[in-house]
Amino acid sequence: MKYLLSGLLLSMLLPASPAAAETGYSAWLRYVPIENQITRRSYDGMPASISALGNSAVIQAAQRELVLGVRGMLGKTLRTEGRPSNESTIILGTLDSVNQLDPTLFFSGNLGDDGYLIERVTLNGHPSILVAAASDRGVLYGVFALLRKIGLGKPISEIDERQIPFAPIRMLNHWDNLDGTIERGYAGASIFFEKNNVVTDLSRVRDYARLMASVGINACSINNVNANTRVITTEFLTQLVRVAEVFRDWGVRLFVSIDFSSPQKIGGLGTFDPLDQGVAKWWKTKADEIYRLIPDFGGFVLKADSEGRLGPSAYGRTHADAANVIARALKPHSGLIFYRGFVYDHHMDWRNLKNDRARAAYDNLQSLDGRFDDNVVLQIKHGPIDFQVREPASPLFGALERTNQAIELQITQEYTGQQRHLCFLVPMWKEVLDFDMQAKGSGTPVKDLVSGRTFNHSGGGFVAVSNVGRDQSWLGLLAIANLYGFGRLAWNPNLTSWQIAEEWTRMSFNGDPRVVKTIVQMQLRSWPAYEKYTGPLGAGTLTDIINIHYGPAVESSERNGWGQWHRADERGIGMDRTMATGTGFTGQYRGPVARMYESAETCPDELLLFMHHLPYTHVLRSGKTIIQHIYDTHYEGAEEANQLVRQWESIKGLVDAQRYEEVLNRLEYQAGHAQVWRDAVCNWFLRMSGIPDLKKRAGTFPGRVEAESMKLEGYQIEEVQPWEAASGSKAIKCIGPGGRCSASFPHTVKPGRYDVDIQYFDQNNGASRFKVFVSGRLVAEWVADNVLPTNKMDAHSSTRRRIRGLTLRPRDEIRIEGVPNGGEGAPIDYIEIHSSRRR
Ligand code: GCW
Repeated sequence: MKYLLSGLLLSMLLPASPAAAETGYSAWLRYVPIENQITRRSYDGMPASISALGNSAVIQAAQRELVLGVRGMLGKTLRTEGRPSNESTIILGTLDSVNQLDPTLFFSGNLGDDGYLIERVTLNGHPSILVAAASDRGVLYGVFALLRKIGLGKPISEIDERQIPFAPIRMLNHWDNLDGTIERGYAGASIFFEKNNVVTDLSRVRDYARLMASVGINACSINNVNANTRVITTEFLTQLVRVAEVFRDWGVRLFVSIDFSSPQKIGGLGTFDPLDQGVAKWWKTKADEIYRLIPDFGGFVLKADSEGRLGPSAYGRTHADAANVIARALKPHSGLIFYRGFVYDHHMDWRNLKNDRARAAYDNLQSLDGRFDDNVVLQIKHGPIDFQVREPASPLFGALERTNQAIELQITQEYTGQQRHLCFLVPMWKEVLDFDMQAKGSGTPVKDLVSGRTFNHSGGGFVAVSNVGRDQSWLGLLAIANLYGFGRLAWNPNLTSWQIAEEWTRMSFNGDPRVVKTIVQMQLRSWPAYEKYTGPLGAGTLTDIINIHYGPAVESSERNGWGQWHRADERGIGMDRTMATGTGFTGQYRGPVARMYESAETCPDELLLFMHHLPYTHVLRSGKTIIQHIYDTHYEGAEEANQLVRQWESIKGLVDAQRYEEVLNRLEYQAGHAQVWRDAVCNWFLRMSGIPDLKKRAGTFPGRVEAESMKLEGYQIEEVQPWEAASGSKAIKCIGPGGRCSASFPHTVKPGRYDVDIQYFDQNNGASRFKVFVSGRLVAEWVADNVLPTNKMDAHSSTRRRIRGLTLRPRDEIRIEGVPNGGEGAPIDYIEIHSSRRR
């Protein structure tokens, strides 16, 4: 009795099932109990065992996953049997093995390499569930699909389905450097490499491979396309073997990015000329060596003649020569080479109005159509520039008839807010994938061209740059929806954005209708909002182009060779890419598409400034002038970013507290930074055009007190660069003795409750401390320790701290105290005070 009691006591003290901390690590594979009792009960009669036909690593992974998922979601522990005994069972196996088991179950249709079927069948008189596919990998995908159905609350009567993926290539790229850093990675260090080696503990890589498999991704390149030659040295290959093993269990083929000069740099040859016999032999020997170690190695990704990378131009050879010499080495092993279409000259003369980076992919590669071997895949970025918030589909998609191609998308949010801003990219990707290139008359959307449907190729598909990192949530708690979305679209680009967002939300959070509706809407509104407060009408980026690609810096794209010009001046904005008077880019599209873009009358507004240089007074279809559109959208977009915060707050208590708080912090940060964008862009265009905002917002900031106009103790006034990055182009920086400064001013308006925004700069070279006092009373304090990508006062570091609902009386003194740290001088831009009622 005594023991029983203490046991009982213990179980009362411990939570019944300790909820795992919700860090986002499990992403959409949380397998939490299904709450809907009707759904749950529909599985009461589900078989109690699994019969796996075959014991490959992939089949075993599928079996383990099924046990895990069913236990988590339905609370049943499935037994695992070798072969079916005399009972209901879930059969996992290839079509061949199912046929051997029971020819009446034989499915004669085509499931392709990776397709699957889920069917309720009768085996030896017992109701059973069949998950079958042509390959083990297909069986794994079938299991994940079955678990997804359960997770989405489908009853057992609705689980039957047959699916074939849209294209064979469904691949992720990573830009991880061997030292563990990630080029354009925004979620921590590499999961693959550290200190110039493959990581010792590969458990994270294993978990990542499982995430990939769960959405049907079957290939992954793990190192930066700006490749280190060392990656295919004999010494490093033995390390890659370990990654390949981990991937193999989940049906993912390992690829690596290579340096085209490898035969010379690591092979010791005098040349890397692709037409040199010795070079061809070197690649062959290298491929043979790799395949001896990794028999299912996928192949290579190659960035050549781009952004300083060496390529065939060094010897006057073509990209086909370069791709084919490597393709021929891989061919006997069924390996592929992804040759990147991102080839351009980054030293172009900006003064020449006929120069145009957007032309580069087509100009460099279109004439080589038909000259690439069949295991070459041309990997083409979705737009002609570089992952901007709005671009037309690359004309190259419609211009290749005899070349395998894959579209390259970007999950890592390089130009779309670097994961600190919510920007769900599936709707943007779908616009490109659904765009009709009119490559063979109408009805040739990009998805059909890249999958090979239009011109009957077999080897195309979908690639995305993922750049997950070691952060617990891989990419960010909401940002990871882009990874899920890419996988789902690569499997089936006909899914709608809503469907994808809904699936992701239900599995990543829960099925409460308020949660689903709110998060789905937030996701779907996020890209349009981001576009509004950053880049207008397809003009191209207004961010700092030279380096960071994050906050606003309107002129940084101009007067340099990078070619991301928007050509905004006193009179107008946009690149003239027409055939009539511009760069001729529009002529790279097929007839009807070219004609649509060529005329400002027919060019869609959202791409108008991509194709045309127009005066600010040009009237859009909406009836607004371009300049008024710029003002309006920037104010609307910033307001929509504020709305995101409020939408999220409306589901407080309906999602777990840990993720709620983390997401809230990020959204609040985003709303503040959206305002930085709004002000910088509006101020810049106002000054440049001299045309006022009809709604009198741009340039006037009610409730704003510039820091430089406050009473300063220790703080000094400094100019900020670029000027539009700070309100009034100045800010204050603490250089006072004792490392403590203050700025104060009297509050003069009527008594009431106010929200007080402090705009400061949170650099990455220090963690300054701030305190805010109202007539001597401390009302807020914080440390500026966010990790933003700059060590300067600029638009990347400009950050808003909002103190809500503060009671203020006239003549209250508002004082901010700043304590610098490291290289960061507790810098402040301004304070803005608004009545709380307004919000
Ligand atoms: O957008 C640019 C990025 C580079 C990247 C390059 C590419 C890996 O700014 O960081 O290099 O594209 O796609 O090769």
